[in-house]
Amino acid sequence: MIKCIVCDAKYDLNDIIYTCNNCGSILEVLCEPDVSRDIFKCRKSTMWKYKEFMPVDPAKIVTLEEGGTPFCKCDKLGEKLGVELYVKVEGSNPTGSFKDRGMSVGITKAIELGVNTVGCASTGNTSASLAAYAARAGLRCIVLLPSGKVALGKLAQAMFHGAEVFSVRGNFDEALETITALALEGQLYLLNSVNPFRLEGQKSIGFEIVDDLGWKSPDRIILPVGNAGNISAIWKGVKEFHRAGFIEDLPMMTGIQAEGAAPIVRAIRENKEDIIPFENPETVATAIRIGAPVSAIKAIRAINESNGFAETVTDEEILSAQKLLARTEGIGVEPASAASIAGLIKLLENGEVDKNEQIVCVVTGHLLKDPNTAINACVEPVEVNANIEELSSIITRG
Ligand code: AN7
Repeated sequence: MIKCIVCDAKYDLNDIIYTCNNCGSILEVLCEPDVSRDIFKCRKSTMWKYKEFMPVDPAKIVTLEEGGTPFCKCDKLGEKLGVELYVKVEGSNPTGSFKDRGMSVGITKAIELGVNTVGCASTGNTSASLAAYAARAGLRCIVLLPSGKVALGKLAQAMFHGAEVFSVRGNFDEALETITALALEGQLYLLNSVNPFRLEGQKSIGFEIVDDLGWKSPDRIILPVGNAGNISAIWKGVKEFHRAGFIEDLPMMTGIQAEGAAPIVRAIRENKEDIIPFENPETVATAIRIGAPVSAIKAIRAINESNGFAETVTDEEILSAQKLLARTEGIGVEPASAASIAGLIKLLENGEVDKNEQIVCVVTGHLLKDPNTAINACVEPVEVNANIEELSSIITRG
């Protein structure tokens, strides 16, 4: 069943619907299987390990074996910051971001519904993922991207997997409005995270974190927030495992936004239940350059219900955290993902996060997604002759 999160109106799982016909709010899929956690034993480590919690026919899934991503204990960085730190590395998914979890379920649903065209607006990763999964399923794929503001790797992926890519004169929020209108006319099946099936896949990040910790919740999960689907999805996931009796406690959900695109942080600070959009969102972390997040209400509820927090970080803080993670732990992430680490550093500094907490930072996309930003943060290689004496004298100089 699909349910409105505000007025509780109910819809069939096979209705093609993105917002409530009754009140216009966003929807969620209800999924409460009566199973024991023993069934997960000995299963392959992909998100489909938890297939009973996925609202699609497990016999017909479209998958690239997404999920089962590394859960790295980061002792060096943790010691530096004074906390017990784990990093969930979502860049290890098939197309290099967490979006693959959502697309596996979303495209499986598209096939169940019998649609032949799918589409999305995207700051980059959603389009890269959708293009790949649509290719795998043999569906036509239409993608709207904000002109000039999509990192190179993501653009390459969307085009290379065969999506029909349009560069929109405008920002992500305007592109999303446009593609949503097309979807409502019935021209395509929309696979942005307003589609509640997307979040069903992404909730598996929450499943894996508590499974990785030996069926225990961490004290806190910190992640970047853009369109606000992922924080809502992870919260839904851990709540479902809590309700099923698999874990005793729940984590404090902590969302980090870029200072120039922070409507959720503003709403939390002002104790509001919904956001006022940022008209001209701006940040180096183009993935989260979003002013009017569609899942804002869900995200604000997740933060409040979990006794969590929301904080902003500057572009400088993001880029310095990106480098710190890469150089102390060997984990390369794109700028948006580093917002979680930058956020942790800031919250420790201002005392919002306690030093004795067990923390999980979700890093959402791979370093290579945005090669330009990475290269710009480094000095150029030293050009040398293929000559051992020359090289040796440079190296010994340090
Ligand atoms: C690396 O691809 O919105 O809060 O269109 O690519 O669930 O939106 C990407 C979002 C964090 C924010 N980290 O997640 C898109 C898009 C990375 C991202 C987010 C995105 P949400």
